[in-house]
Amino acid sequence: MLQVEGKKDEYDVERIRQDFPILRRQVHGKRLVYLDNAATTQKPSQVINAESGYYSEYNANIHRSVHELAEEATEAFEGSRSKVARFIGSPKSEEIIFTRNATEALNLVAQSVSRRFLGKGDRIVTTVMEHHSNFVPWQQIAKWYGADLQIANLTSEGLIDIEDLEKKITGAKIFAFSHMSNVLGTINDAKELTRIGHENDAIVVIDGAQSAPHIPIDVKDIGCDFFAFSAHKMLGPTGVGSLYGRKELLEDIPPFLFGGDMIRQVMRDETEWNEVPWKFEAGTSNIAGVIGFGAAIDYLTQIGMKNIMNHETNICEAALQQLSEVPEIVIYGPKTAKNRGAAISFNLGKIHAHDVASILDTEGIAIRSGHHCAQLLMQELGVPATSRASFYIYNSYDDIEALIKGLTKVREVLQQ
Ligand code: 7TS
Repeated sequence: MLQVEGKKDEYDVERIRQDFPILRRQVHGKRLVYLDNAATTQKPSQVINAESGYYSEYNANIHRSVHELAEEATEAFEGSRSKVARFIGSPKSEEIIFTRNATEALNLVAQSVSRRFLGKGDRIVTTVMEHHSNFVPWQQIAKWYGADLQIANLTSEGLIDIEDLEKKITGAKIFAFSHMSNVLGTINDAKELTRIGHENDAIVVIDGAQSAPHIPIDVKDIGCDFFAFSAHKMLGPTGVGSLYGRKELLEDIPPFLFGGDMIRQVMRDETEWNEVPWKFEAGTSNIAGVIGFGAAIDYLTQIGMKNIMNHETNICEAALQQLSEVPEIVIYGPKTAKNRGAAISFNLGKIHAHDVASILDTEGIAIRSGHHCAQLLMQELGVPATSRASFYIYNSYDDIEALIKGLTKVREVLQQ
């Protein structure tokens, strides 16, 4: 056990860092300061060992053979499903589908829900803050079905503008929105937005790729119909994502991919589908990845999501405060840690974001620069790109200090 849930003072970042082998390496001769967690997080030994343990000790395909290895693999794979369900507050593991990533989970919903419920002229509502994964699928679906795509605006704080949403959501069949922005860090009130969606009889789809790693999630309390997220942004392996769907809806919508494992019976003219959730898991899954995801969930649960949220709020508050003192900086999104997570986008005067990131890299500091797969939002902000520092469970106040020093160097090198 690392800490006890709810005891904020016991958060021991140095102890946590020891579990992450990569944090011991140097980059360009400097200590690695990893601040690109919104893109992907680092992995603790517990996750790396769980994944390699499957390959070295019980590698077999799942759901097929009766031999011992296959039974052990199936048990570990299905065990991860129960862990994920518990982690996001679903009492039924059948409500969890494993996908390749959040993107595939959102494409699954877009295609399967639309085939069942969407017709010409029907309305889909999404928002300006979406990652392309939760915008392009809906834009394309709208084109295929002749549907009416509406895009809700944001407030000056970077939250979904409820007044604008209320105007656009009337009669909508589907409402898809991001829980936490990967650019602004803002956290939308998912429960209230879901209520508004349901009041208008829309199916509510939440992109939780940025929220599930950072704040406690309870899909039953939120009340949403679908919730998508990725393992690799929460200490787990790449190539694994998850989709929560309400069981009745999962039973009602058609499968997304066809092939092995997702069928009950195949006849010449017809096929009967397997039960939920396997109906949506065609072909051999990323078994090692799913098992690694289970280990990541165990790790996060041991620390406690409330503790993680508190730690990140403290780090975010300190980072915002210190960043705001850097000359010529423009910080996007809320200027305090209220309603926001620790993904902080900024620009430094007229310096291009890629130059900021390149110079920070020479100091061993990893951030992301660019449009962050959110071009609608960049257009709204009126910039082609931002720099983004994003923090996670193993980041410390020393990392903030390194970032601030790095930005001073950026300004010196580019003589601003
Ligand atoms: N939704 C949001 C809000 C995201 O931030 C991302 C990835 C995705 C969906 C897609 O996740 P994937 O695992 O399917 O790729 N965001 C980022 C980012 O901000 N920088 O790199 C990836």
